[in-house]
Amino acid sequence: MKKTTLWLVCLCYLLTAKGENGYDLWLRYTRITSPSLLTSYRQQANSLIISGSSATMRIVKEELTNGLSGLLQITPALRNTPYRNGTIIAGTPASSLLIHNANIRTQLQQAGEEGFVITTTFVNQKKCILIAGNTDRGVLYGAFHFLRLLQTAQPIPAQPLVSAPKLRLRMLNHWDNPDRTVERGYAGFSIWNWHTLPNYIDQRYIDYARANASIGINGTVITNVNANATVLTPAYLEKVKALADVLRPYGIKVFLTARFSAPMNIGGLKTADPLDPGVQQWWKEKIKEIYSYVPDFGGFLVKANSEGQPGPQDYHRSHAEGANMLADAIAPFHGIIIWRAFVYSHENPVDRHQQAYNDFTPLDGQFRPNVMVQVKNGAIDFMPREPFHPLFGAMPHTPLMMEFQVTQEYLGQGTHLVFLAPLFKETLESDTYAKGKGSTVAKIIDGSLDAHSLTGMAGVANIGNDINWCGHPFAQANWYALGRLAWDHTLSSEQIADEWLRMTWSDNPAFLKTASRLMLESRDLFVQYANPLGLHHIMGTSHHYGPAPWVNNLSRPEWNPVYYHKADSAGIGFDRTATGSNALAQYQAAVQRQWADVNTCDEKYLLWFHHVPWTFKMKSGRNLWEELCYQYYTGAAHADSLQATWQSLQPYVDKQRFEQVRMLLNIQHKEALWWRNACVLYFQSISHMPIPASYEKPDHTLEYYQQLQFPFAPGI
Ligand code: GCW
Repeated sequence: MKKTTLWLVCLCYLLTAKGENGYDLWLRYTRITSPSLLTSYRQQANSLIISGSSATMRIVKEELTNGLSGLLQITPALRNTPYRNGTIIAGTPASSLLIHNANIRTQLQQAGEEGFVITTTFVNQKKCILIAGNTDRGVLYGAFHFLRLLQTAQPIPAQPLVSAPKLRLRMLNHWDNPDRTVERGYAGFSIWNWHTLPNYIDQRYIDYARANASIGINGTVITNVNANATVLTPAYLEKVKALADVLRPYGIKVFLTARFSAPMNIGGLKTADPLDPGVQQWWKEKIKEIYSYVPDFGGFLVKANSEGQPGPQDYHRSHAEGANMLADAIAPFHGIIIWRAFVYSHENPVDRHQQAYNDFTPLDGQFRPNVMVQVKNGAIDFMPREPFHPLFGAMPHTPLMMEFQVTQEYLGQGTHLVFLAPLFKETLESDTYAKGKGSTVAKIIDGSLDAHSLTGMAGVANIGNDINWCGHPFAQANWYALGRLAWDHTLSSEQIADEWLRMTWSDNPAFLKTASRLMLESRDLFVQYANPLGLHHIMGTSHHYGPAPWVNNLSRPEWNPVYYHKADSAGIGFDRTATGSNALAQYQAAVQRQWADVNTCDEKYLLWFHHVPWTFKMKSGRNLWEELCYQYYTGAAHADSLQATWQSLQPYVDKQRFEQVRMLLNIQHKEALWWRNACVLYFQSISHMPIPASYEKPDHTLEYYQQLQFPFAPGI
């Protein structure tokens, strides 16, 4: 090693030796590493004029002060007049005369209610930076964006940079229960400490709000969709109010889940029939009561008639009748109802893929204007790879909200490094052909295709009380990605990964090159060693951890993995074409053409749409059985190589997080082998074809994998 290189490695080591626990997320605000950039930023941004005295503007001041103190290692002077170069002026046209008089009127118009303008301008011959919005919330988003520019080594814009969110509601959905367990949570217990609320305000609530505001999230559903009506009782509404008060100045509205049977559970009524006047009156009063605690309450998210949740169909009423009853009660307060389309029923023998479409498309046009229907990205359930949900493009008269899963229920849970932006983007960029070519899912949810103004995206949160919030240090990137894409779905996965890595880890080019590749390949890799070629829903029962493609004894047919892979002596896969369930018919003709023919169907969806003979010739020249083995073995080998890749990044990463990721990648490799061995052995027991001789033999028998038990696995 050359002397200078050795020196640099030692220096890196010294800088990184101190451990970081990950609590600061992407808001670490560590000193800018490039000396020239540091000097230039210090010249351009060294003092602050903050206009306005609202709680939000106080946060702007605090965040800019902390951010600049950390990034530039200077304490920015607070001023009233810009008598020197490098003054940041933050405010709205109403609060700041300078901004009012600045030549950014058109840009401010484009920024709308929540957007912002950042630019450089001269005030009395002094070069200043404007961070302007039409509302204090806009200024706050602008302040965070300004800090992000510095954190990611971007130039400070000389010309106006305008940014406005493409979606109105940018939300997290917490599946958090009152006892602090988190359904499908892998990062500890719920951050909401209901027991000590309302009088004890955990610093976490504030830091949660900061993190969300920094990526533009403006709404949070704090309770599980598998809902408990207790949260609607006065004692709990006090607690909800306390949380709402913390989140409000950060631009975040609180939403709750409404258990449809609440009038019976806590109201003493005999029915929850949405057409019953007593029930309607009960909800009106309850909603009025909620608004007396939380005047800007966002509304309800409802899971009804799905997986045992009560709903309007219990009274032979439709989803629209149920949603509209709540919508009418909340309309006077300008709240909204988000009604989930994740419905399927075991009494219904139709392919589960088709059930939501069948239930909801006849209701298009029947929902009140303040109702949104929230649709999961795919028709089954957040699988590692799913074609887009056929409801996108099929309900033009209803605003559809996207539901992504940020928590990694089916994507390695707490132990696998899987960056989800590529999954989110794959869905958003899918073409539904609803109004001809270019009718992407993104254009449906942003309202541009069907002229809706109520628009939104939600992510099922991956947040818990683990010290680093998300368990796996790289899982934070998925929270980050959800927020960034909800703000602007045109951002690329590459850009999001690059931003997050620079802010959360290091801006060293060698680190960035390798770490971003690790992230960007990770989702395809998980698919390869767990659910290749369109396989889906072959995970363990209830906890959903690890492989169990053999399960065939659960009470509902569509809960069993065998229902989804349909492996038999002839072949494997779910025929969803005209010769099978014909779920494919729910897509537009142009989409059907992409997937209908087994010979031309994209192989990543092959077994999703086709039952394919084991000897079927694949594009690689291998037969299907060999290809399946190839995918599992190649994926597991790649998972192994991640450990060496990570090792090469040691010089750039602090000790604590380096070790965490090192150990987790080791578990990930073991679990990739587990997926490979269990699936290959099981499918072999059906195909009766040999595992190609060049591959090592699984280290256990199929029976061994079948008898593994995971009592107390998290997230159930
Ligand atoms: O993915 C499934 C989960 C359930 C969840 C359900 C839903 C909240 O396994 O835990 O329940 O989806 O989205 O309603």
